This record gives sequence, structure tokens and C-alpha cells, in this order.
Amino acid sequence: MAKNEREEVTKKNGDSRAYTAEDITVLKGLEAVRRRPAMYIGDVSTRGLHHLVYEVVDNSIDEALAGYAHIIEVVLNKDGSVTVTDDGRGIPTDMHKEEKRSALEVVMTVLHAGGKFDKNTYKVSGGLHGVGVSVVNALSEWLEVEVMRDGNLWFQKYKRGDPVAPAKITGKADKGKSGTIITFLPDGQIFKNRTFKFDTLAERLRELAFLNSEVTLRIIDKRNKTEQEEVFHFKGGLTEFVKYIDEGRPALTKKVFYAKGTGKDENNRTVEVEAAFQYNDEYSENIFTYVNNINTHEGGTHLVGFRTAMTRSLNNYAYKNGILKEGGISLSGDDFREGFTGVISVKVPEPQFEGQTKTKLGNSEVKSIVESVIGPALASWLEENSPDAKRILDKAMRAAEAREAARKARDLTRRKNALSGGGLPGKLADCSINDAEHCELYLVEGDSAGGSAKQGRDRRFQAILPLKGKILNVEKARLHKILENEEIRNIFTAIGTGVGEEFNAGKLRYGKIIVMCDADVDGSHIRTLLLTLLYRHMKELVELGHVYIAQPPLYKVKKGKQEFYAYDDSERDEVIKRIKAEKGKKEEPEPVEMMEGEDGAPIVVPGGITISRFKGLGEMNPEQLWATTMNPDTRTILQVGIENAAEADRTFSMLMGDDVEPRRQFIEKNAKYVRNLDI
Ligand code: 0RA
Repeated sequence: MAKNEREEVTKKNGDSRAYTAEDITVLKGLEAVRRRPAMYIGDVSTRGLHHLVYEVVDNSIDEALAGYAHIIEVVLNKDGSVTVTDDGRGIPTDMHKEEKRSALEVVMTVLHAGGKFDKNTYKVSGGLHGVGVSVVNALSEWLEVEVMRDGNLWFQKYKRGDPVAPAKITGKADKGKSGTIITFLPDGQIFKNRTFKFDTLAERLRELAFLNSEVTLRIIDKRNKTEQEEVFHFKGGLTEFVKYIDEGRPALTKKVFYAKGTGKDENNRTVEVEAAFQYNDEYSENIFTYVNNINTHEGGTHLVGFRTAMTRSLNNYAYKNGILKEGGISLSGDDFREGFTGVISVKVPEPQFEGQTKTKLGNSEVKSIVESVIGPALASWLEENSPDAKRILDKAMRAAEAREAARKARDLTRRKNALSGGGLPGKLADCSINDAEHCELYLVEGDSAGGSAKQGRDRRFQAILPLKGKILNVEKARLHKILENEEIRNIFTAIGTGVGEEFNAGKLRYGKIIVMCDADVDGSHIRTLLLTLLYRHMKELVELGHVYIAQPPLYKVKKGKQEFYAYDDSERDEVIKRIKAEKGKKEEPEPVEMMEGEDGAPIVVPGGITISRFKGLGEMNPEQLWATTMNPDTRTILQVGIENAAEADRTFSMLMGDDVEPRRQFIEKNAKYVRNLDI
């Protein structure tokens, strides 16, 4: 999420006051969490909502990594609650001496209490959202915990974080069984939208299963008539993860590289390192790094260590085998990026997170630990897989040439810009204010919609760049080829950050880049092409929350002189209902069966209500476009976020790839592409 957006969210929670030392003493325990939920779970949007589940699952993962739990199950219940079950030791239930209540109650109600009892193992999960299950308790309308431990079955219930009664034994545990069952209903006072997305949760559980190959994770959705279930268990761990990410791309190497090892930090604590990679025959680099199961989008010392080991081992191999000449050129780390798909996972006892989104590992000791694990392993892998080694080096040498070509292409772009004066594309209708943070760039499908947008906009802060039809599919081309395309050069120039190695987020000319396409299949394709372009070549903009999707209405509902816009079918039915109610009609209106009238002709519903479907942005006049899609006070725009980067990568490669079948399946599954684009 962009920083300004995050602030907006925080303010909405009544959080605009400055944080003072007094608050810390006044607000004890969970009350603080309820007052400032965003401080603990990031935000209270659907993202924060899903983090509640991740938090509980993380605790179970810790039990698994400590060697006790094997199966973790997530159930989405009919009443909107979620149950997370594990077969670990069970949260301790003995009386806590100082606190005069059960350890269970302490774990559930005291911030960061989880580790207190945990003397033998270090906690590896968490870090970012490792805030403890007490936070989930605080933000739940109710929470019930059952613990099987020492042959007994314990139970306790809480409301908004407060225990309803002390924990008590309610029965016997099944013979020899232990574990924890936590069921909670997120609090409607905190979360506006409380609907969990099965796919979002399933994707995270799949990721956790790849990262922790000994654990089995299961998710069951009991909310609908037909239950949905997925079970994730990957014996092959990271090796299978790499193959999964690259499913839509032809592999270049025959064997996946895999290595695992450990090192010690300065306190003599164990740091675990695991990595896997392969090469495909495309050009983007897809590298996913994790610290304690959390995706470190901004990289950090583990990534630096990995790259150092890669570059050194591969150059050494090349010299030794006469592929490169001693004293001649050597290949740089950048040359090994094209077509690389890899995952690095480290488990660090005390991770330090840095960077703009706190997803960059800072622990300096990790660099040399990763190097010492990967370096020797890769050196012997290259010896044992010399055909693959040759393929990688061949690819890297071609990448080095292409990089030189790209540098020339960029120079050319710069010279061309200099020639056309001012440097900005002629088709860009720029905004008048200079303050980038408050400026918006609309990338608009088609010249006619672009024209309407230029007339309808607020020219002070809204800039319009119309685009001719479909841009180039960037998934299959190298950067210098992409830069030969004028449409794409215009987009890059307008955005201002530069691209590739020269990318600099500080030069961004607009705080919001808003993709505005028709709500039809073509529009959806163009939107995907544009998002792919931004994701592949300006990923940071997506990660920092600068990329949005405009939401034009789908319907116009007319009654006499009154006009209403509806953004989806249910809203359309709402509007009709409202109009009818105003007319004083008592009977419940039938939901409209929206048939596509001949040539999209308006449909008249009994009662003189006309419904027309907007076929494209071009059908709206400037005023309509402003009122429905561009006016910040009334529009809805979707922020494009990457909740699960590996999954997003796979999706893009599939959508843009040659294989028709997976793409068809994806589009079918995501048929409501207009309202819901989570990548
Ligand atoms: C505190 C201490 C111990 C385990 C746990 C908490 C624990 C928490 C959760 C949350 C979900 N599942 C969980 N499983 C365990 C260590 C217990 C011991 O030493 O026996």
C-alpha cells in the first residue's frame, strides 16, 4: 500500500492523534490493539483481515518447525468464523504464577506473550506479522480456543479479547492426541469487509507448504452448499516451488539446483539456508526471497549473499572450462538474471527488517552464511551438471550482449526525447501542478476515450496518456526490443522513473498511475498487458502501491430525468429497487435478468426504468466519465497489490504465455475481472 493510502486508512480508524508516551501507560494490552489495529496488522482492509488467519497459522507453523505439529487445517465456517487446527503440543494450560491465571489466557491476552514459555526453540515465523495470537483475539468479536494436552481437553472463550470465563477442562483428549484449535470471528467494528477469500488463503497455505516441506496444510470452505477443499504437501519443497512458478515457461536447464545448509550468527544461534533455482527460455528474472516464511520483496543480505555466490561460482566454472578467458571479460551478477527462476528461504532467529516496506533483511551476518552454503554447493552442482552449466553460461553471455544493446536503446530514447523538446510524449496531456505525490496519470485505452478523459479531467492534477489499442506483449521480449515500441516509450517517459538498471522511484512523476480500460474482454486484455509491463519493468511501483485500476460503471439506470450508474449486477438491482421504492411500489422487485439486448440496446424494465450497458469508455461523454470514473470524491479505484509475489508471477507468465488451456481456465475462474484484480 502506498504510504499516503496507509495514512488514509489509519485516519479512518480514528487514529489521527499523535502517539504520546501517555497512551502507552493508559492503554494496556489489547485495548491498544483495538485502538490502533493498523499498527499491529498493517491495515484493516481485506489484507489485514486475511492476516488474522496467517497469524494463527504462523503459530502452528512454529509448532511444526519445532518438530511437534504435522498437520495444520484451516476451515472457513458458515457463520463467517475461521477455525485453525494443529496437532502440536497445545498451548500450555498450567497456572501462571505471577499472573494468577492460566498460561493459555496469558498467551491469548498479553501482547507478544507467545515466546515467554518457549525456552527450547527459537521462534522463526513472524517478524512482520508475528505479533502473536493475542492480536487476533483482540480484533475478534469472539474467539474460542480448545487445547488438547496431557490427556485433557481445555476450553476458553473470549469476546473482543476479554475472557468470558477462566479456562477449564471440559473433557478428555482423544488418546495420545494433543493440539490447538482456535476459532474466531473477526470483529465487524474493526473490519468493514469480513469475507475471507478462499483463493487468497489457499495461495498462502500453498506457499507455506512449499517453504516447509514437512508440513501438510489443508483448507476447507464450508460456507457454500458444495464444500471446497485443498490439501498442500510438497515433499520436494523449494524444488517443487520453482517448478510450480515456472509451470507456464519452457525450462532451459534439465535439473533444478537445490541446496540446504546452516551457519551460526554472532550469538552462536543457527541460521538455516535453503535455495533452489532453474533457468527458463524467457527473459525476466523471477526471484523470491523469504525470511522466516515471509516474502522479503525488497531483498536484503540473503539475496546479496546468494548473488555473490552465483556470480563467483559461475565465473569460476567458466574460466576453469575455457568458456571465458582468464584476463578477459567476466560476467556480472546482472548477466545471470535473464530467465532465472529461484527461491531463497532463510530462517533467522532475530531478523532485522529494513526498507520502505520493511521487507528487506538487514542482518549482515546472513550474507556470508548464505554465500558459504550456496557457493560450494553450486560449484559441485555445475561440475555434476555440465550441460546445464553450459546452457546457463551461454544464456548469460547473450544477456550481456543484450544489456549493451539495451543501454544503447535507452540512450537513443533519451536523445529522441531531447529532440522532441521538453522530453514528454506529444500525446500526453500533462497536469499543471508539480507535486508528484498528488498527481495522477491515466493510461487510457483508445483515442476516443482519451479525448473524453482529457476534457472531463481536473487538469490541475490529472494527466492523460491515450494508448492505441494493444501494446506489445512484454513477457516475450527483452528490454531493448520493448523500447523500440513507441507506445511503451511514451508510457515510460511519462512515468519518469527510467527503467531497468536505471529505474529510480524518486523520479516518479505521478503518485497514482491509473489504468483505465473498457469493461470488456479486449479491455481486460489491454489492462493485463499494461499491468504486465508495469510489473515486469517497474515492479517497485506496484509494490509501493502506485498502480491502480479505474472502475468505470457497467450500467446506466434511467428513470425519467434521473440517471444512476451501477458498477456491477447487484448494484444495478439495488438501484432499481430504490427507484421502485421511491415510487411507492410495495411489491419486492424481481431481480433483473440482464439479457444482452440486441446490439446492446437498452432494456426496459416494467415501471419505465431503462437500463443500458456501457460497452466502453468511449460511450461516456466527458462529464459522465468525470462523474463516474475520475472524480476522486465519487470514483472507486482498485489499488493493485501483490499479496503473493510468486503466485502473481506465475499468473502473468500464464496469461501471457503460449499455452492456451491454463489461460482459458484462469479467465473462466476469474470471470469477474472487472471488479476484482488481485495479482
Ligand atoms: C506457547 C508455548 C508453547 C506452545 C505454544 C505457545 C503454542 C501456541 C500455538 C498457537 C497455535 N498453535 C499453537 N501451539 C503451541 C510451548 C509448549 C510447551 O513447551 O510444551
